[in-house]
Amino acid sequence: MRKNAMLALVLLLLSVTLTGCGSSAVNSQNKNEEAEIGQNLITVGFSQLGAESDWRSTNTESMLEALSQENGYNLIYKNGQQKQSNQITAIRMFIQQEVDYIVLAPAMETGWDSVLYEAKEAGIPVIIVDRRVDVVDKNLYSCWVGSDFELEGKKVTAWLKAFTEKKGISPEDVHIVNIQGTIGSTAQIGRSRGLANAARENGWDILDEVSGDFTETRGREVMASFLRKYDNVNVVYCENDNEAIGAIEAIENAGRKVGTNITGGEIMVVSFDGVNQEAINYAKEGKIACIAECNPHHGPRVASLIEALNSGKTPDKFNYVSEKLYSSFDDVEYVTVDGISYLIDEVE
Ligand code: GYE
Repeated sequence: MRKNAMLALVLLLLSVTLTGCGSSAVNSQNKNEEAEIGQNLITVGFSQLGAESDWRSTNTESMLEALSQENGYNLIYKNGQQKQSNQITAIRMFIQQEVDYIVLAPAMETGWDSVLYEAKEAGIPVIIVDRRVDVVDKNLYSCWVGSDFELEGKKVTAWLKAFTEKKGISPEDVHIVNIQGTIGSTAQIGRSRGLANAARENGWDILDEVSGDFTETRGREVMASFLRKYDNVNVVYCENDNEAIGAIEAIENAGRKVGTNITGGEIMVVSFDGVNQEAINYAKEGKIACIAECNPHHGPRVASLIEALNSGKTPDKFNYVSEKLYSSFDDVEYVTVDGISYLIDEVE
């Protein structure tokens, strides 16, 4: 009996030791594999500015998809909720975590010098996406990819000029309100500038401009207040489609008609993005007369910039994406801006 008990104890101890040994061997093997995978993954901290529009959510999706683990990335994603202070905190956290690259989609242009200097000191390359940063030392970031927002504004206003000329509407009969984007963001600055210059050159009347923060709710509120203030408004320049959707609702709620007969009491809506399906449908119906496309699919572009940097190359500092101009009205076939002609595409 005693002998058997002894044997059982020895066997038990042996099995515990073996299992222990076995599992720790497996564990360490797993750890090695993880470490190996971890070593090969590029760690990227991405500070997105918020989730204000359909453009933004499509842009976020594109980034998450391109910088996925299957594609070789370990992505740390932070939503800044429209607050620059949140974005600065996120960047500081990325620096502490010693990420390989920082990607920043900045809410506004100014106020980035200090934090980007900290990233530079830590030796972490920064890629700016979508809107731009206005920093004294351009070497604080490696490169930028995004749209030419002023060009988008020039294209929409060139279309408005061509359309009104075709319809025999004189410039002094064009009374515009501008529902601006987030003040201080490159998209707002460029699109507002495009309108201001065109209005000056063409002799159009800009009645007012107020920010709608690129959202549908604010677009509706701002348009409702414009309608209460100005009875002669006949063109609404919305700096994105979400604002346009809100503006259309406000116009119809006020018992007014959206359309292109602007000397006959209708109000024309023009806009930017071409991402939101409801806005695309409005464009097909002619309720949004013209949309300058703004391309949100920057994920693969950012990934290739990171790959270039990672292999020691120096990508171009500024990388522009090419974009279309949409309208369902065939009165204007193309517009020419800065010597380049853009065909007007039908919305798909
Ligand atoms: O047009 C708007 C979004 O910065 C291009 O931001 C982006 C703009 C886009 O909220 O819908």
